[in-house]
Amino acid sequence: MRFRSLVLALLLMTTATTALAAQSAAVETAAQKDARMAWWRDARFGMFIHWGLYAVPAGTWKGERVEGLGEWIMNEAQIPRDEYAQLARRFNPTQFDADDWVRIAKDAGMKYIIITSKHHDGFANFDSKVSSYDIVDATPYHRDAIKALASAAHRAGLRFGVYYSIMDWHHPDAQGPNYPNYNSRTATNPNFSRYVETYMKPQLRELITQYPEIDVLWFDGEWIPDWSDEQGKSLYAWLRGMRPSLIINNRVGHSRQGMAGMSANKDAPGDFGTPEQRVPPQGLPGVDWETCMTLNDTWGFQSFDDGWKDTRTLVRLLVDAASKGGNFLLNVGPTAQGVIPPQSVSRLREMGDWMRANGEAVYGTTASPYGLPAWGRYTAKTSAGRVYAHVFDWPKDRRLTLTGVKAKPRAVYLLADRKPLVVEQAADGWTVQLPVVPPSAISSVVVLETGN
Ligand code: FHN
Repeated sequence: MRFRSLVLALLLMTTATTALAAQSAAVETAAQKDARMAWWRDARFGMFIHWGLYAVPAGTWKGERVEGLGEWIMNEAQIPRDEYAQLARRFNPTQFDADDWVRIAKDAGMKYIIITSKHHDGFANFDSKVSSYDIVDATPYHRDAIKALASAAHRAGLRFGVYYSIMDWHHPDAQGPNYPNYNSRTATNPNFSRYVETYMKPQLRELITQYPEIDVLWFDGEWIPDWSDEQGKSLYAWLRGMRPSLIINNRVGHSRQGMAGMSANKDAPGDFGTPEQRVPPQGLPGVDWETCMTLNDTWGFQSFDDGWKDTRTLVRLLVDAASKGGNFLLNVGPTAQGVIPPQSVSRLREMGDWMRANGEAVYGTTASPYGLPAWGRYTAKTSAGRVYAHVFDWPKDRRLTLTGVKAKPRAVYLLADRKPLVVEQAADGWTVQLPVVPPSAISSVVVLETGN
């Protein structure tokens, strides 16, 4: 009897504390939110990692190429649940080296890493007690990839987060029964709340409690008819109740407007918007947002996808996002052996070369105060009284018109050599006399000391 009342008291206490913490998280002041989001806003550039069983077939099923995204092969090839689950026996990433992945990200100039802990296919890259469909129990590898990467990231001073799909093509109480169209936009599951309460939330609690390094939760697969903004709000409060410092994307809710990435209604849950495969033309003024982008045309590894973007395009996309006040989350899709494709590594290394010389004009900056110039972009560091002009197209006549700049800058110089440049008043505004050769073929940064 005494033992039962003790357990009851403990249970009541934990729910009370979680509820209390949820309340306090919910009533966060603007200053508290700014403090919580500060590292994320300063970071500007992160690595997205899509990795899981889909890397085994790598886009080919029974000898046939399967069009579409690599990580969607279970749905695109209409693979029965149990047949797809057999892939776990062939998932043995012996070449997976967490420190190597972290080094590739850090050398690229990335400040945080977000990896898929569970994608739509339901397979978990971590040791889950509520499921045996995970990397420790179901594969010959038997080791926890999330644990390895979380500690490697923090050892290297990078922040860490996990992607988690609300949609689950494996679970019988979720979208498992939708076979062959797992991604049905109409089918609902009468037992979905059981999936949420006895599987999804316990897994999220495992992630939050087993991996203290997790700073970000990146939800996806929220478009299913069984999910709603209301459920998203309570999940958000529950998670922040467990870890108030967490940052959670807007896909915890249900009303994301597709690839544009923002939620339809203002009080939808989540801390930042998630435009996908695009940088919004005018950014998303007034909110935190992060563009996620593939390096080629797929998120999960696909052996034949060679649609690789070039480094210049990638750096300019990063600068474009920063110039509009947004982050850039660039994806890699490692192989089933645990290797990040060389085409990704070389582009990330080249981005790193540019970031080592110009990172000051990206990290900790805010959106352009002067709009979008034709020749490139602006980023600002108001606290330092500085604006950075990112010159994509070096003017043939070496005269750079500082579009939008009203007051004459106190000083102007190239970030590369900090040598003063001449600024003249011209009919079309303040004009900077540039040297013949641009310091970078990708984007050359001219610093404007605005002093305000
Ligand atoms: O369906 C997923 C897709 O596989 C990938 O994970 C992207 C990444 O943001 N999100 C979904 C499509 O919007």
